[in-house]
Amino acid sequence: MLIRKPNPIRSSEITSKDNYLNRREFIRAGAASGAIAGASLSAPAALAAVIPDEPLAKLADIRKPSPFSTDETLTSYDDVTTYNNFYEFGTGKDDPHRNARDFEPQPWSIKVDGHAENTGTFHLEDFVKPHTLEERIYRMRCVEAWSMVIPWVGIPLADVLKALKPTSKAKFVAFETLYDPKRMPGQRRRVLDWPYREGLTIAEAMHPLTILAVGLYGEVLPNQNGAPLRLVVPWKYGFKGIKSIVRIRFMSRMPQTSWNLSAPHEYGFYANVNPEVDHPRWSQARERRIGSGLFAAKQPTLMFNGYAEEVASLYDGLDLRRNY
Ligand SMILES: Nc1nc2c(c(=O)[nH]1)N[C@H]1C(S)=C(S)[C@@H](COP(=O)(O)O)O[C@H]1N2
Ligand SMILES: [Mo]
Repeated sequence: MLIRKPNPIRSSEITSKDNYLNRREFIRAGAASGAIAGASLSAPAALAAVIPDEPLAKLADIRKPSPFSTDETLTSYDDVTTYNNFYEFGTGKDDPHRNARDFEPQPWSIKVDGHAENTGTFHLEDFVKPHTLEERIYRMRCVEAWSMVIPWVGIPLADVLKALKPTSKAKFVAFETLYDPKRMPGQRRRVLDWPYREGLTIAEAMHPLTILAVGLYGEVLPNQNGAPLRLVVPWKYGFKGIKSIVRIRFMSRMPQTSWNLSAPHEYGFYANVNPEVDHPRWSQARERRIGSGLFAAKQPTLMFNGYAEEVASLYDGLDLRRNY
């Protein structure tokens, strides 16, 4: 009754990159010997729980390193899953992991509407299954000036969107989180105008760095990290990475987004990580890497969170000294 969701390795064991890599070796060995189906300890088995009948070949892909991955030290599993922003489960950093424990992210469906040929309501499995799961180790920079390095498992958003066949009218993609105050107790208070909403330009959404994550650390996405499906856009502030998505809408105009609606002078639509543009209430020049220790110095924040080479050309017309 407590945790029905697979947590194949005790979180306390997953505290370093070495451990994680060793575990991947273990998984690889398991797959090679054909022992995977019965090995409830394996990450692929955990993913199979959310994506039934996932063929082994596909799961093998999550062990393929991506050229987009950073080799920086991973933030520990404990920190990634206990220090969270997910206001639907409370505004404190340790609220989500406590209050989302009993959240049931299955079954799950996603409504697709707007300017696309393939609109309708899709089961999560049908949405994810046709695409290849990949591991992407990305920096995540929160607008609050802290950061993490997270090994996501997901699919390129572009793969999903292409399958939905947006029309030429689709210039933006809007996303919505589940609205269900019975299951998401934080929604009983109007700290935000629920449901949480986010959006991207179609070019940002189609960029190969942009993914829909279904897992992290080789296992199914924990509830507090946005189960069962969340957006990850590594060159933008973390709030763009909307969790527990139930709706994707292709739009001709720029969609409204939650943090921009709530404080327009503080949070823009683009929200690209930019060390040169301060938040009205604090500097964005440096960031605290979670897990680096109480006395560790803050590290410099990089333009586009270090992904400038990949994405800067998307913003050729924009004045980067302004806060969008
Ligand atoms: N639905 C929803 N998505 C959300 C948030 C939220 O409160 N609700 N918080 C955002 C913020 S501010 C950040 S920094 C990241 C945090 O993701 P993590 O908890 O998985 O590290 O999720 C983003 N996505
Ligand atoms: Mo954030």
